[in-house]
Amino acid sequence: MSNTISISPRTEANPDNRLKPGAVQVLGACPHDCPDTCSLLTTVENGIATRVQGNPAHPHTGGVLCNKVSRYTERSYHPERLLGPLKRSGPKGSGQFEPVSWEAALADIAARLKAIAARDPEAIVPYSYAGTMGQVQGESMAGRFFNQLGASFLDRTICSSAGGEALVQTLGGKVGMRVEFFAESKLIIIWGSNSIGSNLHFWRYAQQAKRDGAKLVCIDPRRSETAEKCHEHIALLPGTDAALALALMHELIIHDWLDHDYIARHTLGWESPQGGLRERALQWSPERAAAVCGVPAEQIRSLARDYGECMVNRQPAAIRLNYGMQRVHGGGNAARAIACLPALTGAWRHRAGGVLLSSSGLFPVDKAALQRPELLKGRQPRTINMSTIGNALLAPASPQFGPKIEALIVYNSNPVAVAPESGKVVQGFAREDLFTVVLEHFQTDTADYADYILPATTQLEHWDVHGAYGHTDALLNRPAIAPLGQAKPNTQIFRELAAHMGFADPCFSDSDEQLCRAVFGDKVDFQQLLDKGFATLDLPDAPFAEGRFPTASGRCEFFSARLAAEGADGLPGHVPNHEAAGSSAQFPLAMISPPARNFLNSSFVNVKSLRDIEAEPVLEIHADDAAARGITTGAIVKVFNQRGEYRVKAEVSARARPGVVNGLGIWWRKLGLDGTNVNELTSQQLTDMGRGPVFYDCLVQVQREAQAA
Ligand SMILES: Nc1nc2c(c(=O)[nH]1)N[C@H]1C(S)=C(S)[C@@H](COP(=O)(O)OP(=O)(O)OC[C@H]3O[C@@H](n4cnc5c(=O)[nH]c(N)nc54)[C@H](O)[C@@H]3O)O[C@H]1N2
Ligand SMILES: Nc1nc2c(c(=O)[nH]1)N[C@H]1C(S)=C(S)[C@@H](COP(=O)(O)OP(=O)(O)OC[C@H]3O[C@@H](n4cnc5c(=O)[nH]c(N)nc54)[C@H](O)[C@@H]3O)O[C@H]1N2
Ligand code: SF4
Ligand SMILES: [Mo]
Repeated sequence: MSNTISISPRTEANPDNRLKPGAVQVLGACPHDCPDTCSLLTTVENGIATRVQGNPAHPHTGGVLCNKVSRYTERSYHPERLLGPLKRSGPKGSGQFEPVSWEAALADIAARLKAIAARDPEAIVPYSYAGTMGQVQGESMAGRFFNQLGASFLDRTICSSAGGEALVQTLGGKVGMRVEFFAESKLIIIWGSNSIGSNLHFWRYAQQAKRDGAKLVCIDPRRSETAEKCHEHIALLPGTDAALALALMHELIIHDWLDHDYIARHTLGWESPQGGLRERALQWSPERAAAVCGVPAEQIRSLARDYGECMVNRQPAAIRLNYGMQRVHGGGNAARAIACLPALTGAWRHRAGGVLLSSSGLFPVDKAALQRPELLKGRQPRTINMSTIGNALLAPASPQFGPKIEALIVYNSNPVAVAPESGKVVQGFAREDLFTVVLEHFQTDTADYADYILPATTQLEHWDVHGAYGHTDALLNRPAIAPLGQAKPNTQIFRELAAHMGFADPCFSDSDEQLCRAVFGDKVDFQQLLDKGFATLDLPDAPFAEGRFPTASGRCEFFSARLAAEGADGLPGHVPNHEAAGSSAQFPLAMISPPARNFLNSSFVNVKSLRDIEAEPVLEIHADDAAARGITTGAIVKVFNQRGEYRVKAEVSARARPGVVNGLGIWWRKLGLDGTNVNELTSQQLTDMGRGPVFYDCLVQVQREAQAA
């Protein structure tokens, strides 16, 4: 495969695209954990990437990138890029390392892992998430490596497992509306998402709909950049979305804004002798929900009217649900309740109606071909939940837990910064008897605790194939430049480690090209990926216009027999937060920690031009809560609870509602004000479904410290 394609220096679509003689443009895909999965065009001059732009030929990207990835060359050529393997030379966590050769590093790592595996391979744990969303640099060769080893499985729950499980139980999979048709909707409810910050290319479609007369409503405790640009903003308390959804249903029933035909033919559990969703919803008057959500009942009535009238007038109503609302105890139930709404009004009948949380389940990824589960040879290792890695690292061996964790191999993730209850996470990573290897671009907070840091390539330097979770196009990423320094793709690092372990299966010799082709097999035209950089999945416009949900019953399951069989509530209900607003006198404020716009989780925090925009870690606080504590904008405040504390700059702001503070994330601890970040405060409690983290279910107190200079 040739790495570059030639594009004429000036094209219709992109008249500003003047290339110098000898320059080429290479088609790629944005690797980041973002619903948009943009198609990238990287300009390369004399082997150096000089510019990363959005591909104008890719409709979802539309030639536009976010501010972050527009700086991708700044990130890739960052003076602090890791360019060679490093071995720890100081105490654990000191961040002191010395250079070592690849050969010496891999030989020593293999020897250490072999010794542990000889006792019990489950004492070895992989830790990875979506630093790259690439199927190849994600869990392909790495998956094979850990399967052959018989290492513990990792339950990858840190982001989306509550909402994901909710979709599976309700709609039958991570499926939903096609994002481009939001442009034709007449009512768009943006629920638990700051689209402008985290889903920019969806916002383009929403803007198009707005210009054509659509009403936009945002449901979010924070008055985000998106909320302030919508017609309505419902600033509910964190973790109360299910109550709101049930009250909307109540109003739909009372006013008979229901599509009885759709309900009868394509849903399960509306009415039943034991009580169905109808009866459940009738218990949630707008007044009852208003008291739980902390919003006026009239606001709930008004939203129900908008949603119901769309049905009456046969206009499409669409819900852009996002993961922000499911990082609380009842996140799964809330996502289930919301996912039921379009079936009540038959919104699915229209291609611009329905709900979209994630489209990832539509991609025919051949996981078995990538990860080769047969290498397990019948072994069934235990599973470690990544969201409770703090507790897991501190757990002694026991019959329930299994062996103590002795080795951790981290790639595509920065757990010391992003996992909840950092105090425990740091204590775990600091264990002298833990052997830690980190594959990274930078010396992150996690890399500081490594025994070995191995330099990985960025998206500009390796091959990959991507699905998406916010649209329905598959993408190919070609390397634009040679690996910097001695960096190697994750695949190559695991290949070489496998060789040092003596793993003989021929699958460990597969090339990245073979892995790229294996991702979708013959289900996506690979030649089209090579030629255009993307390929649109062949899907119906309105997936559930005629029902045919991919559930066991083929219906939208208001009632889930599977959940009921597990002893859970078969119907969606309101599950209060573990730490509900107002339930503690000591910690009276609810804290949410949504992403800062110029960072992507903890990625880009070390890119100076982006960090300069964010300036320093900020806590948004409402004027009433600030006044009660003598806090003014610019004051350095201590935010604390029973788990820990951190320092931030206060911003008295209308973005915060009374009773809720917004601690924008996710800073690198060492770049914060006092070597900590917001996850000092978050807990390791889990969601009702999917074993996910509850980052936005967290009570705190805030105290003024000193006035900033
Ligand atoms: N710029 C930027 N983009 C990103 C990311 C990033 O860090 N930065 N992260 C990426 C990742 S990993 C993901 S998973 C995706 C999706 O990520 P999401 O988590 O959906 O990201 P946001 O759009 O910020 O949505 C969070 C929103 O939910 C709100 N929220 C918090 N609690 C509640 C609640 O209980 N109910 C409701 N209704 N809303 C609540 C927050 O105030 C915030 O505005 O975005 C991706 N895109
Ligand atoms: N308080 C709070 N905590 C949160 C959240 C929140 O909203 N609030 N959001 C949560 C969510 S939604 C998520 S998804 C998680 C995200 O957590 P993570 O998945 O850990 O995401 P990042 O912090 O971006 O870290 C990814 C790391 O992978 C590295 N990386 C990127 N590409 C490659 C590669 O090709 N090879 C290797 N070896 N490394 C690579 C990057 O340099 C980066 O350091 O954080 C969660 N934590
Ligand atoms: S982070 Fe998201 S919006 Fe930005 S370039 Fe990547 S896919 Fe596009
Ligand atoms: Mo995420």
